[in-house]
Amino acid sequence: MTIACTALLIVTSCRRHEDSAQDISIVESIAPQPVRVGEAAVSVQLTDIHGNPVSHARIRVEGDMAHPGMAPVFSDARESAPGSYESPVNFNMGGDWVLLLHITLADGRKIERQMDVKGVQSR
Ligand SMILES: [Cu+2]
Repeated sequence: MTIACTALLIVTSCRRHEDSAQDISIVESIAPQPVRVGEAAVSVQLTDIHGNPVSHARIRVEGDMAHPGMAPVFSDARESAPGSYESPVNFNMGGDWVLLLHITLADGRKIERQMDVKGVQSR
């Protein structure tokens, strides 16, 4: 199985993890580019091994910075089309961020995915 990593706006490297749902492909991206302080949109596409969209997942996005003293930011994605999920993320400070995608499939399986978002620009 290969994970396509083709979208124009992808800033993170696609990685495979040892998850409980290895038959699910995840393609994530973030817009606009370059990422600046303020609200951005994370898009996540879930497809099964046959390339069919995976609907009715719940995706919670957690945004963290590496340095101490900052609370993580959370947001919940909504499914804008079958298998396509969108979530706002409020980058409230410039610098390097890590987004953790906490994905729960409709059948209860959980997937964790990390997106590195480096160099968020201050206004
Ligand atoms: Cu910070």
